[in-house]
Amino acid sequence: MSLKIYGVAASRAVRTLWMAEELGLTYEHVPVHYMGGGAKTPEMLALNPNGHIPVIDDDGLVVWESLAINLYLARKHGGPLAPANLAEEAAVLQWSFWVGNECEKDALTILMHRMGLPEPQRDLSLAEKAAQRLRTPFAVLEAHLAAREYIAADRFTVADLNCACVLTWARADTDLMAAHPKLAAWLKRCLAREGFQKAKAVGKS
Ligand SMILES: N[C@@H](CCC(=O)N[C@@H](CS)C(=O)NCC(=O)O)C(=O)O
Repeated sequence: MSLKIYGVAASRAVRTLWMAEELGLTYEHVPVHYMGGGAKTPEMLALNPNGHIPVIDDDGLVVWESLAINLYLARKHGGPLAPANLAEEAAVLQWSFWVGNECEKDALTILMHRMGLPEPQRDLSLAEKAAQRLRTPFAVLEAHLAAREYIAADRFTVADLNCACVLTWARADTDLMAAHPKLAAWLKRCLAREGFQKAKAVGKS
């Protein structure tokens, strides 16, 4: 099989799995875990020297960084998820970089300190400060979605997928989501897709 996806679905690898499912790709899933040094074995470091999942090996072409992998897969396979013209490509890149740079760190803090960490290790004040900071980029996406259903085009694209798979972490703050109803509705729409449901279930049966 030509495409191998490394990383358990309960990690950022779900982003890659979601993309592969949306594209209808045939792939081999290698369920490397992020805990216990799974991503830092010599074999994994040879693929991704950062010691992180996800990684793909696409017929010998190795790519890491979850959002970049998705952009690569969209470019390779085309179809409705991929940008159809230069303007859409600009939007896809813009919003993918935006979510990685402006939102991901704070969204992860919310997830970890509201539900991910064992209770004694959680610090709600960190989650609240992260949510406060996220209000600025969230207002930007809320305004962008005022008169449109999707981020980069009039259809679901890799821009929506990349943004949704990061912003899903912030759902752990219900006040933040309630304050951004357009964003919350868009996120719900994206996460309800069959591709995401299938991706979450990969490795579970
Ligand atoms: N920016 C990277 C982050 C990858 C990352 O941090 N992955 C985590 C799992 S979600 C990991 O592999 N952690 C293993 C470790 O730090 O040892 C991406 O988006 O792919």
